[in-house]
Parts: sequence; structure tokens; C-alpha cells
Amino acid sequence: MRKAAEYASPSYHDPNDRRLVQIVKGAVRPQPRAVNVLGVPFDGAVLGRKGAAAGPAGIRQALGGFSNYNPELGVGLESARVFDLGDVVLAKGEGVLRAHSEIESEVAVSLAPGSLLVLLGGDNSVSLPALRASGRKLGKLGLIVVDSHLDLRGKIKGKPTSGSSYGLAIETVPSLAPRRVVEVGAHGFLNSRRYFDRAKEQGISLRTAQDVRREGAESIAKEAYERASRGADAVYLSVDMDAVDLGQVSGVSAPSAGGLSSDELLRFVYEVARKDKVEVADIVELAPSLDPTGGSQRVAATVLTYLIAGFNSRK
Ligand SMILES: [Mn+2]
Repeated sequence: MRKAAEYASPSYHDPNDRRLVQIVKGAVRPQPRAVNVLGVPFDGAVLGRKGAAAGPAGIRQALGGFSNYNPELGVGLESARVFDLGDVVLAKGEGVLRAHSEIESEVAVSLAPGSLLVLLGGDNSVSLPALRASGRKLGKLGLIVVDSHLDLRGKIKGKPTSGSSYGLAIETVPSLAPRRVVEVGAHGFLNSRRYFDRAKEQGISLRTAQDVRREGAESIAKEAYERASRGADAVYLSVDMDAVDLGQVSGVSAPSAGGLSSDELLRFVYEVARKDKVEVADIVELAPSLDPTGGSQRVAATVLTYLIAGFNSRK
């Protein structure tokens, strides 16, 4: 089940400045050759602080601050096809397994040919059912992750958590080969040596936040796409907002120092979103209530605008 998305109308009207929220249209079914947005307001599997269930509403609200042209990218969105499919309806207190199965079905029916589906999380656990649906519908899958954490844990008490999505996806999605998985953004003392060793043994490609700073977001993004797309029919891009340094994004379950800058994340996301095989993306872990300044939700909404821009710059 779905609930229609809500957007505030712009506070002023200027015929020379069509706001981004006026370009986004509501839709029941995913539209072909378009960016389709689906909210997944679920934080029942988060390992740390809750609040990501309000992520989709926070991102939509912050989207009200944008216009239609980006001079740095040279990209205009005046005629962009962007459709909001609304939120997956999940009963309050619904268990993780039931919620995930509902999310998997909704994602499966939200994919359309030649389109980019953008999921607004939700805690990072929602990436697992989304990857399952994508693997089932899109054929051979590659995965690019931006996250401070590897999220390669197993189940805890028999259930997936916000720290297990990529590990469980590799185990349970037959079309997702570990050699097509690239994880970008690990840094600091946020992961155990055991999981790094395991990732390397499996053939997962790892690039740290330091690598991005030294080599540049565009170069790491191109390399990540090349690896994730090799032999793949489709590529999934998963963006955990906690990859950004806590100075710019504190409204997440696990904020961290020494992360990427928002500028690095945006340039990375744009470069990946320009690529043809990228058919699904998620923006997860934004918990608006954990950042009363509203800055974190603004960064997350900006990520959405760069995904839309990347899709629109495809040839
Ligand atoms: Mn994370």
C-alpha cells in the first residue's frame, strides 16, 4: 500500500523561477524514462538512534528550497521528468521481516524501463529488500555503496539490522556478485578489522574517505562504476548519509568525524547517476529530528537533486 507524497507549495511565485517542487509530479505507477521517487519511512531495524522513519518527509520538505538550474554542472531541470510515487505504508511497530517483505514488493512494482528509481529511507536496513527486488527484476546487479560503515554484519537475533544490508544482500541475492560490489567512504575507527578482511576475501572493492579526498570524487566514482557495471545489467547506488562528516550531517543515527564533505558526496553521486546502467538509488539514514538546524535534511535533499541532474545529463 501507498500513501501520496506531500509537498508544501512554494512561498512565492516568480514566472522566471520554476521551483523544483513544481517540476515533481505525483504518480501512482512508475513512469518510463523518468526519475521515480518512493518513500520508505521505516526505522524499525536501526542499531542506534531512531528517527529515519521521518526521512522521506524531511527530504521532501527540504526540496522546497531548490530552483531548476545548476551552473557548476551546466544542468537545467526545467523539463525533467520526476514523479513521486508516495510512501510505502507500514503499520506502526510493524516487525522487520514483514516490513521488509512489503518494501520488497513495493520496490519491485516501482521499477520502470529506462528510469531511475530513487528510494528515500528509512534506516539502512531498507537497502536489503530493495536490493532483493532489484536483483529479481533487473538481472545481473552491481552495487556502489557510500557509507562510513561496511554493513557486512550477519543477522542479530535472527533479524536483519541497519548494519547488515550489504552482507546479507551478497549472501541472498544470486545476481549480485561480490566482485561487482564497491564500498566507498569507510574511515576512522568505525569498523572492525574482521569485516575488512572478510570484504577483501570476498572480492569486494573498498575505497576510504581518504582515497576520495586524495584522488577526487569523480575519479573514484568512475572507477567504482566501471567495477560495479562490468558484466552487470543494472547498478544500484546506495547512499548512507552518515558518510558525510558530522560537521555537515549530524542528523543520522551514527554521526562521524572525518567523513566525506557534502561537496565530495554530491560530485560522486552526480558522476555515478550519469551512467546508463544505474537504475536504482537509495538515500538512507537521514533522521531529521536528530538535527534541529535542518541542515542534514537539506544535504540529503541536495543529494536527490544531484541524482536527478545526473539522470538528466545522460545521453
Ligand atoms: Mn552507515
